[in-house]
Amino acid sequence: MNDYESTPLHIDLRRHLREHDEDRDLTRLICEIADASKYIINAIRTGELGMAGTSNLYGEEQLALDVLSDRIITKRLAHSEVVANLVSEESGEIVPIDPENEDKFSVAFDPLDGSSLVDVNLAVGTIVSIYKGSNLLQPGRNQVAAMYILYGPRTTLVYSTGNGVHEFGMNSLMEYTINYENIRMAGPAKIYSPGGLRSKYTAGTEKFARALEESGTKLRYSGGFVPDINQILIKRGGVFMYPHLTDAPSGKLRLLFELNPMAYLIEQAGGAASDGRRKILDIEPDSVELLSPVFIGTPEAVALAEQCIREEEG
Ligand code: FBP
Repeated sequence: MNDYESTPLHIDLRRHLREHDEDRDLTRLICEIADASKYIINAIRTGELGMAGTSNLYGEEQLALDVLSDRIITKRLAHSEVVANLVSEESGEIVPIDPENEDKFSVAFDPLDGSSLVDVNLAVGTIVSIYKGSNLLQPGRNQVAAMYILYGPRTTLVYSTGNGVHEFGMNSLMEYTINYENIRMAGPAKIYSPGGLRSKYTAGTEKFARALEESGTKLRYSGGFVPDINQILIKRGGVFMYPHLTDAPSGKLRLLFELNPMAYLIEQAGGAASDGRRKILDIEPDSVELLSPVFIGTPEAVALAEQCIREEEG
């Protein structure tokens, strides 16, 4: 028996949000994103795998799926009547919708993270970070909600509004119904997901990786941030890292679009998220493009990473 609180099935996402007295506009926003995912699923299953002929703000060539997923979510958010500003990892430009309205929400999202994995049939996901008001350049601790949708053998949705982390599964009617409420991480890290080239690890990260291996922690790495984090969450414990590298001191992952929402969810499940020295959620972003190293998962593992880095790198 999992240590999650199993919940009567058939509670769908909207009912779950309402039964937890969530803000009506936030409920609407989360449900709009859930609805948008149904079109992304269709695009993934049937869409072309070609390139879009464009590049994102990081200079990475965009797949047609990236651009299509970005348009699907952007359109839903723009017409939701509850959004002040939005920014997608694909465009990197803040899109004003009702930009001065502090009663609405601002959304940063990665429409299809790991999209290059689709053509090798591996799992990918949508990651969403939600703030109250118009300001998107806030520390992640100020998020009012975060969520991801994982397009794998099953489609699942995980969200938190600060009252625990909850997982939903998509049923045959394409409705999201509850699987587990209040998912909690527990015990030592059983798996670890090491991003980046090992040969580029700094001394502290190398010491941490060796300590994990010597303690029998199993390596599980798909190359998709959403499935790799989801595995750590749903299997009750583990650690993911995309560290600072000798040739990439800021690592690879984006603070606003990937790290803040996942750090919020993992902390809500009793886990921890650090850049190796400080909490991810405390980082004050000065631009939407900010990258950061990340160690995220079981608190003990994250603390060990920080200790190894302190000991070896000062
Ligand atoms: P994209 O945003 O370009 O998809 O890259 C993000 C990502 O795919 C993450 O999902 C994953 O954790 C990481 O890059 C994998 O990087 P690498 O291929 O260097 O291991």
